[in-house]
Amino acid sequence: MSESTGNDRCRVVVLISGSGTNLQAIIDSAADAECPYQVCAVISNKPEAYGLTRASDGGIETAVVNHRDYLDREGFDTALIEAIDRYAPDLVVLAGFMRILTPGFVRHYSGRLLNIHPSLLPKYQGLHTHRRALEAGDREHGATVHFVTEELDGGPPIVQAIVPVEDGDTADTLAQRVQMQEHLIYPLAVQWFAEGRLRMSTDRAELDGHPLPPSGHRIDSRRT
Ligand code: NHR
Ligand code: GAR
Repeated sequence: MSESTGNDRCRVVVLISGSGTNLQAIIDSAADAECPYQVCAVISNKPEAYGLTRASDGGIETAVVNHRDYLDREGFDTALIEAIDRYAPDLVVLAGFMRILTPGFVRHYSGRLLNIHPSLLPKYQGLHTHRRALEAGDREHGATVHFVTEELDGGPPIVQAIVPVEDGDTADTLAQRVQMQEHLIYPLAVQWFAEGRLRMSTDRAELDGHPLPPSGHRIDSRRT
Protein backbone atom coordinates (compact mmCIF):
# COMPACT_ATOMS: atom_id res chain seq x y z
CA MET A 1 0.00 0.00 0.00
CA SER A 2 1.21 3.49 -0.77
CA GLU A 3 1.23 6.10 1.96
CA SER A 4 -0.64 8.64 -0.08
CA THR A 5 -2.16 11.47 1.93
CA GLY A 6 -4.80 11.84 -0.74
CA ASN A 7 -3.30 15.14 -1.84
CA ASP A 8 -2.49 13.79 -5.28
CA ARG A 9 -6.08 12.84 -5.94
CA CYS A 10 -8.00 14.44 -8.81
CA ARG A 11 -9.54 17.70 -7.56
CA VAL A 12 -13.29 17.90 -8.23
CA VAL A 13 -15.61 20.90 -7.78
CA VAL A 14 -19.34 20.06 -7.89
CA LEU A 15 -22.00 22.58 -8.99
CA ILE A 16 -25.55 22.08 -7.72
CA SER A 17 -28.92 23.84 -7.58
CA GLY A 18 -31.00 21.52 -5.41
CA SER A 19 -31.26 18.38 -3.37
CA GLY A 20 -27.84 17.02 -4.25
CA THR A 21 -28.47 13.26 -4.20
CA ASN A 22 -25.96 12.85 -7.04
CA LEU A 23 -23.52 14.99 -5.06
CA GLN A 24 -24.08 12.64 -2.09
CA ALA A 25 -23.28 9.60 -4.23
CA ILE A 26 -20.08 11.29 -5.45
CA ILE A 27 -19.10 12.25 -1.87
CA ASP A 28 -19.85 8.73 -0.58
CA SER A 29 -17.71 7.11 -3.24
CA ALA A 30 -14.81 9.49 -2.40
CA ALA A 31 -14.82 8.19 1.19
CA ASP A 32 -13.16 4.99 -0.07
CA ALA A 33 -9.41 5.17 0.60
CA GLU A 34 -8.76 3.88 -2.93
CA CYS A 35 -10.93 6.52 -4.59
CA PRO A 36 -8.88 8.49 -7.15
CA TYR A 37 -10.71 11.80 -6.61
CA GLN A 38 -11.57 14.25 -3.83
CA VAL A 39 -14.42 16.75 -3.69
CA CYS A 40 -12.75 20.11 -2.93
CA ALA A 41 -15.81 22.33 -2.96
CA VAL A 42 -19.53 22.44 -3.68
CA ILE A 43 -20.95 25.59 -5.26
CA SER A 44 -24.66 26.39 -5.63
CA ASN A 45 -26.51 29.10 -7.52
CA LYS A 46 -29.32 28.74 -4.97
CA PRO A 47 -28.63 29.66 -1.32
CA GLU A 48 -31.33 27.25 -0.07
CA ALA A 49 -30.07 24.15 -1.93
CA TYR A 50 -30.06 21.14 0.43
CA GLY A 51 -26.90 19.87 -1.25
CA LEU A 52 -24.98 22.63 0.59
CA THR A 53 -25.92 20.94 3.90
CA ARG A 54 -24.79 17.58 2.53
CA ALA A 55 -21.41 19.15 1.67
CA SER A 56 -20.94 20.82 5.08
CA ASP A 57 -21.90 17.55 6.78
CA GLY A 58 -19.14 15.90 4.75
CA GLY A 59 -16.59 18.55 5.82
CA ILE A 60 -16.47 20.03 2.32
CA GLU A 61 -16.15 23.76 1.63
CA THR A 62 -19.19 25.46 0.10
CA ALA A 63 -19.93 28.67 -1.76
CA VAL A 64 -23.02 30.32 -3.20
CA VAL A 65 -23.00 32.35 -6.39
CA ASN A 66 -26.60 33.49 -6.69
CA HIS A 67 -27.58 34.11 -10.31
CA ARG A 68 -30.12 36.67 -9.10
CA ASP A 69 -27.27 38.94 -7.99
CA TYR A 70 -26.09 39.38 -11.60
CA LEU A 71 -27.49 41.43 -14.46
CA ASP A 72 -26.83 38.83 -17.13
CA ARG A 73 -25.47 35.35 -17.79
CA GLU A 74 -22.01 36.67 -18.65
CA GLY A 75 -21.72 38.39 -15.26
CA PHE A 76 -22.95 35.31 -13.41
CA ASP A 77 -20.63 32.96 -15.28
CA THR A 78 -17.61 35.21 -14.72
CA ALA A 79 -18.29 35.20 -10.95
CA LEU A 80 -18.86 31.44 -11.04
CA ILE A 81 -15.50 30.86 -12.79
CA GLU A 82 -13.77 32.96 -10.11
CA ALA A 83 -15.42 30.97 -7.32
CA ILE A 84 -14.55 27.63 -8.95
CA ASP A 85 -10.94 28.44 -9.88
CA ARG A 86 -10.11 29.29 -6.26
CA TYR A 87 -10.09 25.51 -5.78
CA ALA A 88 -7.90 24.80 -8.84
CA PRO A 89 -10.04 21.86 -9.93
CA ASP A 90 -9.00 19.19 -12.43
CA LEU A 91 -12.68 18.45 -13.08
CA VAL A 92 -15.96 20.37 -12.71
CA VAL A 93 -19.13 18.30 -12.27
CA LEU A 94 -22.69 19.58 -12.79
CA ALA A 95 -25.00 17.61 -10.48
CA GLY A 96 -28.56 18.88 -10.84
CA PHE A 97 -27.20 22.31 -11.80
CA MET A 98 -30.02 24.22 -13.46
CA ARG A 99 -28.46 27.27 -15.18
CA ILE A 100 -27.49 27.16 -18.84
CA LEU A 101 -23.81 28.07 -19.13
CA THR A 102 -22.33 30.56 -21.62
CA PRO A 103 -19.95 29.48 -24.39
CA GLY A 104 -17.12 31.31 -22.57
CA PHE A 105 -17.68 29.26 -19.42
CA VAL A 106 -17.84 25.99 -21.34
CA ARG A 107 -14.64 26.80 -23.28
CA HIS A 108 -12.82 27.67 -20.03
CA TYR A 109 -13.42 24.11 -18.74
CA SER A 110 -13.39 22.33 -22.08
CA GLY A 111 -12.73 18.61 -21.68
CA ARG A 112 -13.02 18.80 -17.88
CA LEU A 113 -16.73 19.59 -17.45
CA LEU A 114 -19.31 16.80 -16.94
CA ASN A 115 -23.11 16.78 -16.62
CA ILE A 116 -25.70 14.14 -15.81
CA HIS A 117 -28.90 14.47 -17.76
CA PRO A 118 -32.05 12.48 -16.93
CA SER A 119 -32.74 10.93 -20.33
CA LEU A 120 -31.22 8.59 -22.89
CA LEU A 121 -29.57 11.33 -24.93
CA PRO A 122 -29.95 12.39 -27.70
CA LYS A 123 -33.60 11.92 -26.71
CA TYR A 124 -35.25 14.63 -24.57
CA GLN A 125 -32.67 17.37 -24.32
CA GLY A 126 -33.76 20.19 -22.00
CA LEU A 127 -36.25 19.97 -19.14
CA HIS A 128 -39.19 17.73 -18.00
CA THR A 129 -37.61 14.59 -19.45
CA HIS A 130 -39.56 12.02 -17.37
CA ARG A 131 -42.91 13.51 -18.34
CA ARG A 132 -41.90 13.64 -22.00
CA ALA A 133 -40.76 9.98 -22.02
CA LEU A 134 -44.11 8.92 -20.49
CA GLU A 135 -46.12 11.04 -22.92
CA ALA A 136 -44.24 9.47 -25.83
CA GLY A 137 -45.12 5.98 -24.56
CA ASP A 138 -41.45 4.95 -24.31
CA ARG A 139 -40.79 1.50 -22.78
CA GLU A 140 -37.25 2.48 -21.77
CA HIS A 141 -35.78 5.60 -20.27
CA GLY A 142 -32.66 6.49 -18.32
CA ALA A 143 -29.84 8.93 -17.69
CA THR A 144 -26.66 10.00 -19.47
CA VAL A 145 -23.35 11.36 -18.18
CA HIS A 146 -21.76 13.50 -20.88
CA PHE A 147 -19.02 16.04 -21.48
CA VAL A 148 -20.51 19.54 -21.59
CA THR A 149 -20.08 21.53 -24.80
CA GLU A 150 -21.69 24.73 -26.03
CA GLU A 151 -24.57 22.69 -27.42
CA LEU A 152 -27.09 22.19 -24.59
CA ASP A 153 -27.20 18.51 -23.57
CA GLY A 154 -25.37 17.82 -26.86
CA GLY A 155 -21.81 17.00 -25.74
CA PRO A 156 -20.27 13.51 -26.15
CA PRO A 157 -21.95 10.84 -23.97
CA ILE A 158 -19.76 8.84 -21.56
CA VAL A 159 -22.08 6.41 -19.81
CA GLN A 160 -25.79 5.78 -20.05
CA ALA A 161 -28.04 3.78 -17.69
CA ILE A 162 -31.21 2.26 -19.11
CA VAL A 163 -34.25 1.68 -16.90
CA PRO A 164 -37.62 0.15 -17.77
CA VAL A 165 -40.80 2.23 -17.86
CA GLU A 166 -43.39 0.26 -15.81
CA ASP A 167 -47.15 0.28 -16.26
CA GLY A 168 -48.67 2.94 -14.02
CA ASP A 169 -45.47 4.97 -13.74
CA THR A 170 -45.83 8.66 -12.99
CA ALA A 171 -43.10 11.21 -13.67
CA ASP A 172 -42.14 10.83 -9.97
CA THR A 173 -41.90 7.02 -9.84
CA LEU A 174 -39.97 7.02 -13.09
CA ALA A 175 -37.63 9.76 -11.84
CA GLN A 176 -36.88 7.72 -8.70
CA ARG A 177 -35.96 4.66 -10.77
CA VAL A 178 -33.72 6.77 -13.02
CA GLN A 179 -32.04 8.50 -10.06
CA MET A 180 -31.07 5.19 -8.44
CA GLN A 181 -29.03 4.47 -11.57
CA GLU A 182 -27.66 8.03 -11.72
CA HIS A 183 -26.10 7.43 -8.32
CA LEU A 184 -24.15 4.49 -9.78
CA ILE A 185 -23.05 5.89 -13.13
CA TYR A 186 -22.00 9.39 -12.03
CA PRO A 187 -19.35 8.26 -9.49
CA LEU A 188 -18.18 5.72 -12.09
CA ALA A 189 -17.62 8.38 -14.76
CA VAL A 190 -15.85 10.68 -12.28
CA GLN A 191 -13.56 7.79 -11.28
CA TRP A 192 -12.73 7.06 -14.92
CA PHE A 193 -11.81 10.72 -15.43
CA ALA A 194 -9.75 10.81 -12.23
CA GLU A 195 -7.81 7.73 -13.30
CA GLY A 196 -6.90 9.49 -16.55
CA ARG A 197 -8.87 6.95 -18.59
CA LEU A 198 -11.46 9.36 -19.99
CA ARG A 199 -10.94 12.07 -22.61
CA MET A 200 -13.10 14.23 -24.81
CA SER A 201 -12.02 14.17 -28.46
CA THR A 202 -13.78 15.95 -31.33
CA ASP A 203 -17.26 14.43 -31.14
CA ARG A 204 -16.77 11.34 -29.01
CA ALA A 205 -15.67 10.52 -25.51
CA GLU A 206 -12.68 8.16 -25.34
CA LEU A 207 -12.13 5.52 -22.67
CA ASP A 208 -8.65 3.94 -22.44
CA GLY A 209 -7.74 5.49 -25.80
CA HIS A 210 -10.71 4.01 -27.67
CA PRO A 211 -13.73 6.03 -28.82
CA LEU A 212 -16.91 5.15 -26.93
CA PRO A 213 -20.08 4.42 -28.92
CA PRO A 214 -22.25 7.46 -29.80
CA SER A 215 -24.48 6.91 -26.74
CA GLY A 216 -21.56 6.15 -24.44
CA HIS A 217 -20.97 2.98 -22.43
CA ARG A 218 -24.46 1.53 -21.82
CA ILE A 219 -25.50 -0.14 -18.58
CA ASP A 220 -28.86 -1.92 -18.75
CA SER A 221 -30.41 -2.10 -15.26
CA ARG A 222 -32.94 -4.65 -16.59
CA ARG A 223 -30.18 -7.20 -17.08
CA THR A 224 -28.54 -7.01 -13.63
N1 NHR B 1 -24.68 24.54 -20.32
C1 NHR B 1 -24.20 24.24 -21.53
N2 NHR B 1 -23.60 25.23 -22.20
N3 NHR B 1 -24.29 23.02 -22.08
C2 NHR B 1 -24.91 22.03 -21.41
O1 NHR B 1 -24.99 20.83 -21.96
C3 NHR B 1 -25.47 22.29 -20.12
C4 NHR B 1 -25.33 23.58 -19.61
C5 NHR B 1 -25.88 23.91 -18.35
C6 NHR B 1 -26.59 22.97 -17.64
C7 NHR B 1 -27.64 20.73 -17.45
C8 NHR B 1 -28.93 20.58 -18.27
C9 NHR B 1 -29.62 19.25 -18.04
O2 NHR B 1 -28.94 18.24 -17.82
C10 NHR B 1 -26.76 21.69 -18.16
C11 NHR B 1 -26.19 21.32 -19.39
C12 NHR B 1 -30.78 23.71 -17.20
C13 NHR B 1 -31.55 23.99 -18.32
C14 NHR B 1 -32.43 25.22 -18.36
O3 NHR B 1 -33.23 25.38 -19.26
C15 NHR B 1 -31.45 23.15 -19.41
C16 NHR B 1 -30.60 22.06 -19.37
C17 NHR B 1 -29.83 21.78 -18.25
C18 NHR B 1 -29.92 22.61 -17.16
N4 NHR B 1 -32.30 26.15 -17.38
C19 NHR B 1 -33.02 27.41 -17.25
C20 NHR B 1 -32.15 28.58 -17.69
O4 NHR B 1 -32.73 29.57 -18.14
C21 NHR B 1 -33.43 27.68 -15.82
C22 NHR B 1 -34.29 26.61 -15.24
C23 NHR B 1 -34.40 26.72 -13.73
O5 NHR B 1 -33.74 27.57 -13.08
O6 NHR B 1 -35.13 25.89 -13.15
O7 NHR B 1 -30.90 28.55 -17.49
O8 NHR B 1 -30.85 19.17 -18.17
C1 GAR C 1 -31.08 14.55 -11.39
O1 GAR C 1 -32.05 13.61 -11.75
C2 GAR C 1 -30.38 15.08 -12.61
O2 GAR C 1 -30.28 14.14 -13.65
C3 GAR C 1 -31.31 16.18 -13.00
O3 GAR C 1 -31.80 16.74 -11.82
C4 GAR C 1 -31.73 15.79 -10.77
C5 GAR C 1 -30.89 16.38 -9.67
O4 GAR C 1 -31.01 15.63 -8.52
N1 GAR C 1 -30.60 17.17 -13.75
C6 GAR C 1 -31.23 18.04 -14.53
O5 GAR C 1 -32.43 18.00 -14.74
C7 GAR C 1 -30.33 19.08 -15.11
N2 GAR C 1 -31.13 20.02 -15.81
P1 GAR C 1 -30.01 15.82 -7.31
O6 GAR C 1 -29.93 17.31 -7.00
O7 GAR C 1 -30.66 15.08 -6.19
O8 GAR C 1 -28.68 15.25 -7.71
